[in-house]
Amino acid sequence: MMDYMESGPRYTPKLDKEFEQSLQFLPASNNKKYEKKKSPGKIGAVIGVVVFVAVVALMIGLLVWHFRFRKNEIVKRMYTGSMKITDQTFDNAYEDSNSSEFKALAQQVVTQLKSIYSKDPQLKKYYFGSVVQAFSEGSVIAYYLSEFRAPAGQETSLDKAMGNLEKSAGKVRLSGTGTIEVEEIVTSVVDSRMLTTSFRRDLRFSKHLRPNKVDQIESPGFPNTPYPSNTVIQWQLRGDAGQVIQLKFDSIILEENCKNDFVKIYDSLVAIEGRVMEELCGHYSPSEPLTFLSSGNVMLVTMATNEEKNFPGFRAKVSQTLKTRVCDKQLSGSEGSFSSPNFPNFYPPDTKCAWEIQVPNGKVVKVTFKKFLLTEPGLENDKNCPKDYVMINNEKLCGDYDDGMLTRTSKTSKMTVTFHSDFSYVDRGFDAKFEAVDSTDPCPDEFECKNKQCIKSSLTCDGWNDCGDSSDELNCKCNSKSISCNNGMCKPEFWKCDGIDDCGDGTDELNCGGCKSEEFTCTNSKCVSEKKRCDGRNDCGDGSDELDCPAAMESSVACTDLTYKCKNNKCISKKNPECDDQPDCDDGSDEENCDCGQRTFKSSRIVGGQDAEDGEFPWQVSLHIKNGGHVCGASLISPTWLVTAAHCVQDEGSLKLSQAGTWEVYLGLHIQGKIGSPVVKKLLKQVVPHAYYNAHTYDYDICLMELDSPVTFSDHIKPICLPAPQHDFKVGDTVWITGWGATREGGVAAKVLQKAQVRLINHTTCDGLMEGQLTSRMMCAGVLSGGVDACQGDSGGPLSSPEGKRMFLAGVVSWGDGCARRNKPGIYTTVTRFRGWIKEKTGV
Ligand code: 4AZ
Repeated sequence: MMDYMESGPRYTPKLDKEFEQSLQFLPASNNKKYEKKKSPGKIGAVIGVVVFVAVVALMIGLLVWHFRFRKNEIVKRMYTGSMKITDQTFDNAYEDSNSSEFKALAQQVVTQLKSIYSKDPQLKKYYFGSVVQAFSEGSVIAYYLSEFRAPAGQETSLDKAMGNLEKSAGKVRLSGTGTIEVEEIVTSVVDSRMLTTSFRRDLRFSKHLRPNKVDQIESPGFPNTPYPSNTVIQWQLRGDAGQVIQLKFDSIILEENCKNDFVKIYDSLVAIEGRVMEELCGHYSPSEPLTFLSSGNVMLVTMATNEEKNFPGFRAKVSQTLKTRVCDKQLSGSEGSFSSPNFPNFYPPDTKCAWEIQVPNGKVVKVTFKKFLLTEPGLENDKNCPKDYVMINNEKLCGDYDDGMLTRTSKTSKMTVTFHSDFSYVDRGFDAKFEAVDSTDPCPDEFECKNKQCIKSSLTCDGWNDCGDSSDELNCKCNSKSISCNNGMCKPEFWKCDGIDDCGDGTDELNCGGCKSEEFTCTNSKCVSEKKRCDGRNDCGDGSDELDCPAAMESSVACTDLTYKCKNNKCISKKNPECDDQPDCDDGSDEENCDCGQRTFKSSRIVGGQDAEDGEFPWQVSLHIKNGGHVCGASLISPTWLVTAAHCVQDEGSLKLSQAGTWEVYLGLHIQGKIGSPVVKKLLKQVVPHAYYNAHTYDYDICLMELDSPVTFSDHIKPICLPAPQHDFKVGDTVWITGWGATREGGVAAKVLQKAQVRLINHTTCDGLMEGQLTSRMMCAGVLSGGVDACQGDSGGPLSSPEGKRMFLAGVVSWGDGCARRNKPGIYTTVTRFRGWIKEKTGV
């Protein structure tokens, strides 16, 4: 348990001067004298008077508004700041705001601030007062809050004046009036979310960490009761001189929307925006590394909540560790690896490191980043890397790169890689490997991509983008099984005319006998004039030209096979309206039962490979034969029902897979064999395979399973959304396959739940590839870059399709011609075809 030290001082501004509120009222005008005098026959004069009165009234109104309201609109602007006092040494008494030493130095700082602000006419005019909040070492750093009160509209110019102060302070040594010497002034406007007047509670804690002792901080009530509403909380953390603060989150569960509730970490003792290290909200998986290091011996953790939804909050370990001043390293040999400080956790702010790499003479250095995560909020696309960066060969690198997609090579046997983080916003950094390569042949026996990656030569010109930058698919001579794109690429023949622009220049979709450019392609492939779309008439014959029409969105339309049917039997034309967070039916039934398809945890950029994150697919179920291990996957659709494949429950000799008693079911499972919280094991009450399942053709390969008792939903156990019968999963859409099946054909099953992205493939194209074995209950999904597929053991599991904020069960893993073979996509049971059957059997 944490032992909070006494709560720190509250902000009570000591005012330098009272703001003179210049309220001016206009004397009430005597309108009587302008009253219309009845004088029949003089219409022109009357009109003139009326116009005059109107103009005068308008002017008076404007003046009253201007002086009474506009001028009165005074806004409060708060800035937090820190300044370095260079001619003082730190005294322990400065940690106690009640000590006379604290008060004396604080008074000098306030005087100094007033004199600094008085040098700028804007700041001088609107300055209201300052209060010193804390001091820390180095020589002495003072943290303060300054308040300005200015007429509305002056905020930007105030911010600018404060910004200039920061710029000039570094250069000009400010001294004089007081007895202290000041440099390095940093200021920022206070986060407006922290200034709302609705905060009912303002809690402040401060802690001086002791050596070799791990302390704990947590939000009030954690983990048993939700954190309080409308509260701001600050934890000021200090370490001894020469130490840095380590903050390690064990658990963090906040509201998803950072506008409402958030935790913010500062590399400072007060909330200076220029010293924000990270802002956190939402849920993070407990398995995700979430540790922060400060640059100096102070850190501030703040949390603010509003009145909406409250969650368990957070718990974190806090400790001090010795500042590792140098992260510079000499590396030599033919290969090796290096990473940014604290990787895979967040690197500290204000850090510089250099790695000098030396490989054997005659060779050159090639560096490949296995992970590269250096992104600053708001600067995601800034190629100049103005904040944090890695520098190689005089080139600044920043942003996020997929594994292995960022590579650099030196010209000589030496290379220096430097890393630089500035004062604000940190990220996870990088993990890199270096190797000695031949300068004339950096990819021995392999193909060198434009991005310097090396790939197998056999992967060039095969239609699949193996390099990641498509450079392996340029300037190709296509073989007989490929389409020759106009841009020089070759694509597998079976992608021709599948409705997706695989070439990138549209050549594979030309001359497909489809509709002309000014025509609309109906769902039944008929062509009708674009002008007939949304004209209120069913021109296609299947109603698809009347779907998603702006005018019809509001009201109900005639029901067709393609329209969504509300509970009240009215139909609407919007495509996929169910659970999109917008009520579309008059009775709101399209948004009923929508607690599905959402994972709890934020997506992590750190978990690599094809392992899913713990809790990423909380509807994924593992079906075990009692005492026999994993056999098939399944999807959770309600507290008591699962969907799986019928072929998973066919008796095999003495193995009675069709009987409920044969099975045990694992929910919330991530790693096979790793049982315990949050995993829930259940038994089955009944197994309901589709009566029409055909063991030869795999037609109707779907089965329902009822649990013997309802499962309680949790962060790791949640149902997936079922699509309406009319739900449109479009060809080319990217969907997820997941399972513990074999990681290659004939290979062994995976221990950790695997995930992969595949694309939905056109039914006709797929039927051609599968030699006519598809039925209308089957759909196909594969991947353009090859080698990704479901495999043995994945059967029965979900094909999860993202739609808005949710995932929908598009298919059930069914069969395939081997696994991951090129031109042989995976085949899935089409769930939309069974929506009615599921409802009939389960009531879900
Ligand atoms: C199986 O045996 C299986 N490539 C599942 C999916 C696929 C192949 C085989 C699709 O369960």
